[in-house]
Amino acid sequence: MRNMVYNSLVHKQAAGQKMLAVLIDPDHIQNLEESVRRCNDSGVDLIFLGGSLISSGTIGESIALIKSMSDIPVLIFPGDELQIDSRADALLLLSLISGRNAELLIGKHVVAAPYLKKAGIETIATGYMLIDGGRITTASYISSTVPIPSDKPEIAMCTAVAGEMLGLKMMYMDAGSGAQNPVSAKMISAVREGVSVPIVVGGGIRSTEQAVEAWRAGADVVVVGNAIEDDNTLITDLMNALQDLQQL
Ligand code: 1GP
Repeated sequence: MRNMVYNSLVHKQAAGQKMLAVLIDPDHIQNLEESVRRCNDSGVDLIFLGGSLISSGTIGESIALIKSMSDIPVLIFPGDELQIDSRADALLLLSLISGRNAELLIGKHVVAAPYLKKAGIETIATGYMLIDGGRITTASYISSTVPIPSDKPEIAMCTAVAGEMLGLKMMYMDAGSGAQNPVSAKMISAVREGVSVPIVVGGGIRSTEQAVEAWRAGADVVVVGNAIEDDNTLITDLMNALQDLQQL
C-alpha cells in the first residue's frame, strides 16, 4: 500500500512514540538470524538494511532471510542505485544535502528512478546529513563530501530547514557508521526546533545512555548498527531503555 511505512512513522511521531531501528550491513550477516530473533522478541520498530559499500553480501539474500523470520518493516538504506529490491517495505531515497556532490543530490536518483518505479517500492524522500563524528567514515570517504562540523548546530539546522522547504519528508542525521562520537544532543535539538518532519539519528551510538540522549534531544528514530553486531544483547537493553523513557 502507498506510503504505509511513512504514514506509520508519522503516526508514531504524532503520538510522541520514539523508535529504534537496527541497521544490518549485508556484508556482516554472520549473526543475522540471531539479531532478527532479538529484534522480534524485543519489539524493534524498524530494520534498516544497506551500506555505503557492499563488498561480499547482497541486499536480496538478507531481505529474503529477514522477511522469512519477521514482520518488522525492512527499509533499504541504500549506498548506491544497485541497492534496490522490491521485497523491502520501503527505501530511504537519500539526498545528501550536507554535501555538494551533485551525483548524490540528484544524479543517482535519475538513474534509479525507472528501477524504483518498476519495483513499485515505497520511497521516503530523506534529507541525509553527514555530521563530523571525529574520524573519516566510509560514508564521507565514498561520497567525497565534507561532513557538517560537529560544533555548528546552526549549519545542520539551516540545512534541514532548506531540505524540508524543498519537500523532503524525513531528515537523517548520521555521524557515519562506526563514528567515534555520535551526533550531539545540541545539534539534534537545533534541527528538532527547525523542522517538523521525523528525524532519524545514527552513527557511533554504542550505549543505551547515548540512545536515550538522542531520543530526548528530539530524534524520533535512533539507528544502531555496529554496536549490535558486536553484542546483539544490546537490542534488548535499548528497547527496555526506550520503554522506560516512554513511561516517564
Ligand atoms: C550508520 O547510522 C548508521 O549509517 C549506524 O551507525 O553502525 O555506528 O551504529 P553505527
